[in-house]
Amino acid sequence: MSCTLDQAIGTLVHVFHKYSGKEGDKNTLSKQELKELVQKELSLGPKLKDAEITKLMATLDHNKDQEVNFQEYVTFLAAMAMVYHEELTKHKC
Ligand SMILES: [Ca+2]
Ligand SMILES: [Ca+2]
Repeated sequence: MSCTLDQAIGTLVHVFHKYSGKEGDKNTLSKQELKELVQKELSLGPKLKDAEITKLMATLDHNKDQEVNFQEYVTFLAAMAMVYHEELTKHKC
């Protein structure tokens, strides 16, 4: 039996590869792949407009190669974790 955090990390890696392998480079997310990942795997995804996805892509793409590699994806997850953490602490009575 694996532990909760092991499973969570495994899921994060699995989700990246589920979308990164769809087109072009198998180990990076194109804008289209990132869009699909965000829209299908995050509850806030469907609320994001195309312009916001473009902005997100620009923010994540540190090396400016128009693709999100695994390292850049991890930065995104860290940012999302911060948002979720803020929400959690905000709603605590
Ligand atoms: Ca790809
Ligand atoms: Ca990049």
